[in-house]
Amino acid sequence: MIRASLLTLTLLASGGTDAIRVVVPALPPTTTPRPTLPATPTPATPLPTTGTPVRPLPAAPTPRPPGDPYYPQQWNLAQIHIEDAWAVTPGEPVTVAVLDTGYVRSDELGTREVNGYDFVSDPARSGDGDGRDADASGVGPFAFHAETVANLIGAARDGRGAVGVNPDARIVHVRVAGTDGTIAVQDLADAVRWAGGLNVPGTPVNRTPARVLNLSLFVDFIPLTGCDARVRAAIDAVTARGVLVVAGAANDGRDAAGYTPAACPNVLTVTAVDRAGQRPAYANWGARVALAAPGGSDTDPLPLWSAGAPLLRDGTSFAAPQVAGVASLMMGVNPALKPADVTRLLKASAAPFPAGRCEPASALHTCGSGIVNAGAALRLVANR
Ligand SMILES: [Ca+2]
Ligand SMILES: [Ca+2]
Repeated sequence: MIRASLLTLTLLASGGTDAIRVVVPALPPTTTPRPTLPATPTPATPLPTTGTPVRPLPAAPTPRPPGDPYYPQQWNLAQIHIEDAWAVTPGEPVTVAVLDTGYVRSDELGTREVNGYDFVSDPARSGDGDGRDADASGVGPFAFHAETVANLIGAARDGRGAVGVNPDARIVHVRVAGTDGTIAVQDLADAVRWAGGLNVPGTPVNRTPARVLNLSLFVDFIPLTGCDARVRAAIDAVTARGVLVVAGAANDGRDAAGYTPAACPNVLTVTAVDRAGQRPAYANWGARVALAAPGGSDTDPLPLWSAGAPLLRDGTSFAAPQVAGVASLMMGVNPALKPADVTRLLKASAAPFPAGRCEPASALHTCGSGIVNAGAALRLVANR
């Protein structure tokens, strides 16, 4: 069985340079905080002791917990205190781009899901007979990966299946992985720019630019010496537009400092902890890691949702999207938040590791500021 490993990225020779990008479509407004949040329901006026109320009582607030049948098994959502976040907002229509294996239609996402763009330039690995094109459909044995990530972020609260962190999220699938799971570095760099609303020559303008990018992937087959300059430039460019880049730390049990994009500045790098809040052996660690989120372990994997059915996997691929989902809720409540604000608030509100640190026996194998606490983060954003 394939571990829910991060995708690998093969450094391919790339002849192009991409220094000039001038067409910058507008992002949704980012300067005006939403003025008011739904008020906490006030206690109902005491009913008369006799007779019948003359009007219906207010509708109940968002059901807690949701009625989706898989929800009681989604222990990772309890671990990040998602119901406390949903008490602040039940969902936000914020766009999250999933740079991954591409679009696979999900009943949990419906019209909230966009088939974005296929950035896989190498026809030998694309599986669709050509290079880049406007159909981001996933092809091959790893195609479940993007769908699973997308469901984790945004599965509907609809009484069916599973629930995502932000059940109102909008997902844009940007295909960067070939059928073999590998990714060309220039494809990733261009995809980051496009997903964040920047122009990429030869590619149509992105009509659905994202506020959050989820990168459950990393660069492989190059020396693990740090952040690749091309990817770094793309990430810096979208960050300057207010787009938050969230990445998995990778699954090699090593220092994330050598990995792209985990080691890149302006990336919110997420590693995994198990149900007890401790680092599984696979999870990368170190100073580049900002936060931890539930990622499961080999013996106790995460309860995920794919192709209309439960899927059990572990990995930092599935830790990062939970943070991306929380970030999308935060940016929905306050669209003026900049990426650095979101990162700061997530770190400040993170829950301490139950054992004091994620690996009690090691002061070296650190996992960032703590375990993402969606409820505390949303309360900070909403000033509650
Ligand atoms: Ca193609
Ligand atoms: Ca559902």
